Amino acid sequence: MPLINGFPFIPYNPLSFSEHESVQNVADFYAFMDKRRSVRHFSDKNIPREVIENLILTAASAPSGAHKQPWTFCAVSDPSVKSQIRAAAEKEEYESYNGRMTEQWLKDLAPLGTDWEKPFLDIAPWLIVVFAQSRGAANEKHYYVQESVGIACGFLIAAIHQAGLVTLTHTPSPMNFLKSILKRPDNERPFLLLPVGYPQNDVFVPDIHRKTLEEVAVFI
Ligand code: IYR
Repeated sequence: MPLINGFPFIPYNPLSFSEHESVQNVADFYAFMDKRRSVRHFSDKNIPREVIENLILTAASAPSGAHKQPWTFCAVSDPSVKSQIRAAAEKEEYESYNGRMTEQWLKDLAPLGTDWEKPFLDIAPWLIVVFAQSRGAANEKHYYVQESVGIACGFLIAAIHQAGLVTLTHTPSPMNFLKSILKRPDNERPFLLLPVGYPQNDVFVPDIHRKTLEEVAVFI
């Protein structure tokens, strides 16, 4: 095995798809991902812990700055902790929706049907609270923390969809209460809260649309 800068390298075994398979796979994957929707109404149906473990391992397979893996995924199923989180989130959200958010912001959110009440924080069987580590546990330097944790959350959201489950990206603001309720150390700050579960029966989602390829891409 070769050494580079004195560090071992191992062979990478690429997935060997034909061009035809590649074209088909990516079209299928797009169609699959395009079915994902943020869902705000959950069933309380249980999810095995093993599923949550594999969701987290998938998220943690994301690339990160200098491979520092600057994330902690706090998986909460304890009903009393969930309800503490709900109470604290709703307190902040109430203030946000009733004064802290601008008129323009509230107008922009109107089509999504959000409000200060967050029953999904009690009802969803699991909450995954993602923490970003500004530094390592022993104060090691971390790099591109926002980007790295954002990418990991993208992997997590895709994996949740692949499991036939739903989520939404909840960012109560400010969200420091998550750090105290979940007793996280000083090098971690709350990044995103993802409730994970099955959707409520006959759930509705907003009739909103994704931008076209022409609107989101330029080819040069
Ligand atoms: N954090 C609030 C408000 C909110 C903000 C944006 I930007 C959204 O896309 C959705 C909601 C909440 O969770 O309701």
